[in-house]
Amino acid sequence: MVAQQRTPAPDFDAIVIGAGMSGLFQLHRLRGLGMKVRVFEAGTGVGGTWYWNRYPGARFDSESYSYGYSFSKELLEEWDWTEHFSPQPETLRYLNHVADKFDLRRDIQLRSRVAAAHWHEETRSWLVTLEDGSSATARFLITAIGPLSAPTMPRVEGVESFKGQSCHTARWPHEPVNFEGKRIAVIGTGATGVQTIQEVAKTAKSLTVFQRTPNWCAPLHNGKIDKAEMSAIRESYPDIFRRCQETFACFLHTADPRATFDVTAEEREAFFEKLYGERGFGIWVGNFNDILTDPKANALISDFVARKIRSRVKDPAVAEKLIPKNHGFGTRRVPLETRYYEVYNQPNVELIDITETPIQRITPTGIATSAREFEFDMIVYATGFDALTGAFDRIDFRGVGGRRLKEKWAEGAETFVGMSVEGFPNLLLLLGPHTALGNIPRSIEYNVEWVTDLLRFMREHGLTRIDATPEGVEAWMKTVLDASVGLLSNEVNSWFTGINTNVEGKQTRRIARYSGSAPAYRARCDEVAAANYREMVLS
Ligand code: NA7
Repeated sequence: MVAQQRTPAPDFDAIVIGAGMSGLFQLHRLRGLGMKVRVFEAGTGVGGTWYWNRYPGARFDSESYSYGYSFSKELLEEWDWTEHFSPQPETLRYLNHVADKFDLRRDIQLRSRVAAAHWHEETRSWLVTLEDGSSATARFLITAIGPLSAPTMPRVEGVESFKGQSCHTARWPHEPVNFEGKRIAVIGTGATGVQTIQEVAKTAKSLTVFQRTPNWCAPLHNGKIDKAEMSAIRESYPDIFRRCQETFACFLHTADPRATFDVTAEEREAFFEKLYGERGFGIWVGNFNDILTDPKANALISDFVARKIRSRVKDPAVAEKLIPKNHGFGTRRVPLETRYYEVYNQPNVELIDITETPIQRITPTGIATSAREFEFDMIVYATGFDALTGAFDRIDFRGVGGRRLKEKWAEGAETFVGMSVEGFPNLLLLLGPHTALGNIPRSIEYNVEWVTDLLRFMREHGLTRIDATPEGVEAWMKTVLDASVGLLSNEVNSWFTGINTNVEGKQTRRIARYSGSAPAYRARCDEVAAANYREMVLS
């Protein structure tokens, strides 16, 4: 008798890349399906964003109680947030608690950076290879690699030559860094730079901020949460999460039904003032409903915030440097701050506008601009990320016929509902390009549940291959494009428009993300699932 030839079963039902907020929850859900799963994580611990971004002052800009996982009542019952906007160490503790509580660690392999993932047609599986050369196979490959996880350094001469301490904020050392008595440079004034600067300024001997583009920042208004308040929050969790399901971007805040010119000038000023005095992103996403689309409306809120900056910064010349001139309020990510502008009133802090005096090189002892040579003990690079697609570009993904994902996406990512890529069967993306981002954990939970339902469906129907179709991708990309029509942010350079001056080929603006509403996104994805995924090919 001739033995029947069988293709070997893959090592795992699914491999998940990344043990951050998405990867942890995805692992938990796939375990629930009884799947054999392996998570590969590059770090020495779990937590993703909150593992890597240990820079001083790192914290949420979303209210803590709207940010945590909502899937487990028990977890909600037992976890106390101590601040309205949790600091990074607390969030990292939270995610470690989640890993322990759901016994996730036994399927997570740390210190394991994925270098390559190749699709194998015959076995309908992915071969995943780590940087150390070891490999494993799985039927399904799920990326949980984050939209803002590939840090980028300035392309400036001499970065390696600096003899003092230096690091990117997303690669902050695990040991405490003491700034006392030290001369510190911070390059970059995005959300991360702002958080870093206001913290470093407290103790550094001197702090020199190298700013290329000022951002419109608004007060965070953080505060402690005591036991009584936490009990009240716990009581209102159902309302909190219901609200996050209803709002445009899953935040507690959502646009006011009124337009800017529906009200009198006095009413407008009073509303802006109220928002400026309130916690969180309200002034950005809870403002009049036209500030991000009508240039005249945008000019008014920009003028309001500019007046605030002028009132908070003593030196008028410095204040002017801190007021953005090339984009309006809210057209880039609004950093939330705590006495950020007051930092520039301190005698130990200096602001260098590098559009006036560009950085020419990093020297062994500091930074040389066109005007001056500075000496520093430490240089902090708060220079951001190769957003949305950068983490994908850093892995050698190859789909059908050996096609490279990086090449396929060279002119911009193309996905079906942000979770599937044509020509890359059985690859599922969590928080991939073109998912609704907003308050990220809310989007993560939705993506994970959708992927889990899809894999359950596959198993129940004895199917082993998922393909996105060209028509499905085309239709979704049209939705993405349509959703962006009329947004003022389209006219501005930022990671929202796919710009990163430090990355080859990312100098041209594009519609890099889905900017429609989260409820509309979920409705679309629900529709796909409800129709038994007819818009995809399952076989
Ligand atoms: P961002 O928002 O991309 O900010 C990066 C900052 O670094 C920004 O001020 C950049 O100036 C500056 N930058 C970048 N490259 C250079 C060079 N080469 N020289 C000088 N300055 C430079 O990143 P963040 O980490 O702050 O925030 C990213 C997201 O993470 C944020 O939106 C949150 O949601 C979490 P530019 O504006 O490009 O002129």
